[in-house]
Amino acid sequence: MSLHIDEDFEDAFLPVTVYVQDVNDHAPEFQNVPYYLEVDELTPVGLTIFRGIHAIDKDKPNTANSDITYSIVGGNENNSFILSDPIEGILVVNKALDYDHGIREFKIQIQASDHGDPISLSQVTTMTIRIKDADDQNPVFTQEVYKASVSETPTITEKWDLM
Ligand SMILES: [Ca+2]
Ligand SMILES: [Ca+2]
Ligand SMILES: [Ca+2]
Repeated sequence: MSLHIDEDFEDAFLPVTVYVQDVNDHAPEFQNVPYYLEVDELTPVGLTIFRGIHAIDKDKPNTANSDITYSIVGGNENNSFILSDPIEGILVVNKALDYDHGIREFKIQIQASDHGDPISLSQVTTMTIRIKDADDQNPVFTQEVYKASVSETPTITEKWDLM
């Protein structure tokens, strides 16, 4: 008797299949903003300086509607920085920085875009990068000091004479 009821249950509900089509109705949203960074002016080209760029997209996970690509869309003077990985949002120094003769503060525009088709949604945030001074300026000797130090240093010949 109970078996018969189960069969009726399956017959009634098995054919019903509902497909939900996700619509790309959320733009990526940056997390932990605003981004602020201090970078030593002697940081070598090619070094990763930030891995914290991150946005989330509330559309269906693991679909084009929520997959995010990052890019720099403004404020990147002299192409000083690049994203080495546009999926992970990894920021790398691309040109030598110079506190003393160069730009001391960058405000780069970073965009997060989903892959929605036909319409991709995006958000832009500003990252402030402040360049820190390092003691990299050679001391400037005056001509007089230079001459004095030369005259006080024995020449090779004089050293041999002493021995
Ligand atoms: Ca989306
Ligand atoms: Ca959606
Ligand atoms: Ca310096």
